[in-house]
Amino acid sequence: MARLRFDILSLFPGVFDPFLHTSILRIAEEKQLAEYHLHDIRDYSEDKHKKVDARPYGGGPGMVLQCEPVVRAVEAVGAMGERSARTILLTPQGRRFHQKVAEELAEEDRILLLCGHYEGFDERIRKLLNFEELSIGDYVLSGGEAAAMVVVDAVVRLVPGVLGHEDSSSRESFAEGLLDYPQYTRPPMYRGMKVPEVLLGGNHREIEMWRLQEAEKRTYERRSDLCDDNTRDSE
Ligand code: 6GU
Repeated sequence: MARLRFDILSLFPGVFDPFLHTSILRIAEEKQLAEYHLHDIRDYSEDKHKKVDARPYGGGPGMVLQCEPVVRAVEAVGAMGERSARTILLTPQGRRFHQKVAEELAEEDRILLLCGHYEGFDERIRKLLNFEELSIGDYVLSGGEAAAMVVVDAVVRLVPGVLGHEDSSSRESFAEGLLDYPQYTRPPMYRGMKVPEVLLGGNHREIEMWRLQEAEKRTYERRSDLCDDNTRDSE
């Protein structure tokens, strides 16, 4: 049994496949540190045409996800694992997802992500399920699927053992809360541009100081909002 189990409920579970089975997310799965279970909400429709949505009462554009298939799906999936899940609804109306939330989620052993689509969910789904609601930023996506991928990626890479180098130490290092410093690799000269001398010298103390300076400079220039605020929970 993997350390962290994800259950993703969506109308389009097929869009997750290559993403979950490539690069870091694949490695996490191979190391049995994470596992991903996809569920098609449509499978839980009792309608003979597998309908899951309907026109909104009161009129207006688009379609609204109906209670019955969504609630049945969540209840059935919830009962699948032996652990109870932290349950999250992806919606632009949710609390903003950021690194601190990712760190918190990386401590869980089971996370259930519910992706909406169309114009949203029947409000009674919210009332009944009482999920935590997360948004990945201030823009509107046509569904929660891309947001769920963002959450899975940000969380899985924080699970201890997933990244080759042991990450908890580097997260707590000097660079926490800063943008990355510039990186260089071979060759030492490309189209007239040289790699900074300090990186070639092998003096680790100097290299660390240079990187910290560059990270601070870059953070200040590009994201001064990160400099004077290290909680970001209020946003
Ligand atoms: Cl979680 N869902 C949708 N549909 N749009 C979003 C979002 C989520 N986060 C930002 N925009």
